[in-house]
Amino acid sequence: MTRIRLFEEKVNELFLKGEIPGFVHLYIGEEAIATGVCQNLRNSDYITSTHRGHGHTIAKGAQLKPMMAEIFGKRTGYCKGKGGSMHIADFSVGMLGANGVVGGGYTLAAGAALACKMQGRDDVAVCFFGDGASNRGTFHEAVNMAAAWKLPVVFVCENNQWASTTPYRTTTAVENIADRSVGYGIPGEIVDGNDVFDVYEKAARAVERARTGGGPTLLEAKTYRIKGHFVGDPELYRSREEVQRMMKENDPITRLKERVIAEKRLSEKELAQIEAQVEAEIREAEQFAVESPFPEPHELYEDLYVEGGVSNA
Ligand SMILES: Cc1ncc(C[n+]2csc(CCOP(=O)(O)OP(=O)(O)O)c2C)c(N)n1
Repeated sequence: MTRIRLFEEKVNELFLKGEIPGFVHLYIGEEAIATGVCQNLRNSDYITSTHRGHGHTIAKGAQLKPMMAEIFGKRTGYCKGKGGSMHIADFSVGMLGANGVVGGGYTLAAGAALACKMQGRDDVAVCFFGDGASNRGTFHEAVNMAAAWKLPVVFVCENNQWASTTPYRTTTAVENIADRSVGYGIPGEIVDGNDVFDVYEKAARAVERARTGGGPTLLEAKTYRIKGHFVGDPELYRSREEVQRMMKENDPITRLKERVIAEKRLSEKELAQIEAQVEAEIREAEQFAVESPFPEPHELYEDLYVEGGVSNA
């Protein structure tokens, strides 16, 4: 969680300095969800992500250097500098990609889960998506099909109360997105998205169910979007006081630290050591990205199609 938080604080700083091109959407305040879920996954399991994907990517085990380089648009990045923040993928750790298309991950996750089932593997796929994305048609199509075919997939809704400038309740009639599971005949469960222990435990049940042939689960992690929709968002649609209160009362990292200290699992000193180690990793990632070359113009048309048949990469 600290790695995600500090990485994104650095990305925020670098974007505001004008060093990063394109758009950046931050996951700050939602780290407990990606972390709690992905701790239940193996390298060979899959995830699909969103436009707010740095947290999912780090939690699934991607490396900070090629991530930072990709965000900078450099050739050493995961997508050779052509994807940027919203399209980082690392197939070697089962991270099938962040996605600029809202709701673009449902059918990819269902497809990955179908592949696992057809190949007789007990790997699973997890699909992360937002509350706004849950109103897209692809949600209903993918969840229905996955339920009917009992595919090993876990749908994780990150309900951060906002879809860009639109509050959740103005577009969604149901109190809880998890309640929609009833319509598809699968379990639905609400998770405290700012409590990594709660996320971990409920995700563990859902992943185990998927792995052992029980089919999909819909988890809804209740959280709050602390940052603007994107870096630079003037946030005219909500008050600064509301945001500050939510962070003060419910920061997932503060809650984690307080609990591990109270339960004597880690000391303040050990927590500070973790932070220092992560800060060093991030400094190295920044330096790597800054020193890496941009792709050449002629590389623009490379890697667009798989040549010579289907790739297993
Ligand atoms: C298909 C599609 N429609 C609209 C957009 C524009 N858009 C980008 S992010 C966003 C809001 C998404 O909200 P939510 O799914 O709740 O995710 P959050 O940003 O809160 O994490 C919208 C409408 C898009 N990228 N793709």
